[in-house]
Amino acid sequence: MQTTLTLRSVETIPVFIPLKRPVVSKVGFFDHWPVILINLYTEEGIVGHSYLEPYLKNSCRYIMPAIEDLAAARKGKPLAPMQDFIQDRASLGLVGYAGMSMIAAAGLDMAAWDALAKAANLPLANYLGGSIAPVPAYNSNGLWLTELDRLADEAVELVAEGHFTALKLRLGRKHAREDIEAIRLIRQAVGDDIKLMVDFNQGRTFGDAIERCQALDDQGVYWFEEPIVYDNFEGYASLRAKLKTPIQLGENFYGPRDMHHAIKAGAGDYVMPDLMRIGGVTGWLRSAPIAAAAGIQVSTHLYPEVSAHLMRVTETAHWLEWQDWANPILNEPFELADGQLIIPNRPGAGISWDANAIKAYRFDI
Ligand code: SMN
Ligand code: MG
Repeated sequence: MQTTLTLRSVETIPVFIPLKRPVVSKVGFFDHWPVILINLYTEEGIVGHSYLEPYLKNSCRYIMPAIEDLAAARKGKPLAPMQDFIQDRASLGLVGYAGMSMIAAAGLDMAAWDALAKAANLPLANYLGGSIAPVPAYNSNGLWLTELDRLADEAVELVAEGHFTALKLRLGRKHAREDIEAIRLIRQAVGDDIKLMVDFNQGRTFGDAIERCQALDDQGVYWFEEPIVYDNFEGYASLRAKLKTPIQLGENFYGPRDMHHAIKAGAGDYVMPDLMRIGGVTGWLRSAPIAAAAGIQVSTHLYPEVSAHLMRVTETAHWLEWQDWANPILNEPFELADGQLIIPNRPGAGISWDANAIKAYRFDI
């Protein structure tokens, strides 16, 4: 068993993957999804893998060099992500403590944890002191802000993709009656037992959010996600006080301190950190306990593979967001059973790249 790993170099590969169901949302329209693949090479021969999903194709032009600079500064040093994370953040902190600095540090962090778990010959969940078991998931692969008459068929397909018991839909159409109709059509198609998570993607102003959320408050949806701009924590707290439906936020928390501030402000009933913004595995390990100590349940955002491992060591683990967008570039995509994501019994996070898919989807930055 290899106990110390020394960083040799890092390679970043940008790919642009077609989406089966284009994203039509308040954060944008995407029919392809940019992904930065990260290979972290060590002197000992073990390679750590991770990927980032930076939404914007052009952002790869700024994020990739930042990852490479961070790695160059650590060349020849032992991998110690719990410490490296602090230094990486500090070294880019002068140009921003959040945003792209954090995304770069998070990408490197996830690759380092993957390498270390591989060196121990353990799945990441085991390496972190947990065990492997199926992780309850909801299907988030569709139900965008598309024509209402497509929703019923799509909801049926989405349930069937993994015998899911929960789906996410995006709301915030022009009129409240259209949002109510969307919920009705989906319920009629898949039945009342399927949980519906509702995401507004920060699409509403504060007053407008009160009106829309109150109009939907009796629809029995599972949560209202990001009705307003992500960092208006006081606004979230006052909105929450006016509603019965639980409020979900957190995909835009940059690091553990954002989690702390949001919870202190009483901003949400639930939180759902995103690995690229919360700070990779290290950021998650430092954030999830803040939520747990406050009695708040933690869901995931994107990155289902690494997130699944982390849910196994998260005290208040709630729902994993299932998105299959990275599947086309994975050698062995994770499987689903009974609405749960199965963590493969492979060392590390269990992800590696399909060389042919890289050839097909690689682009020049
Ligand atoms: C989301 C994710 C990725 C693209 C658009 C919207 C969304 C989610 O906020 O929670 O899945
Ligand atoms: Mg969301």
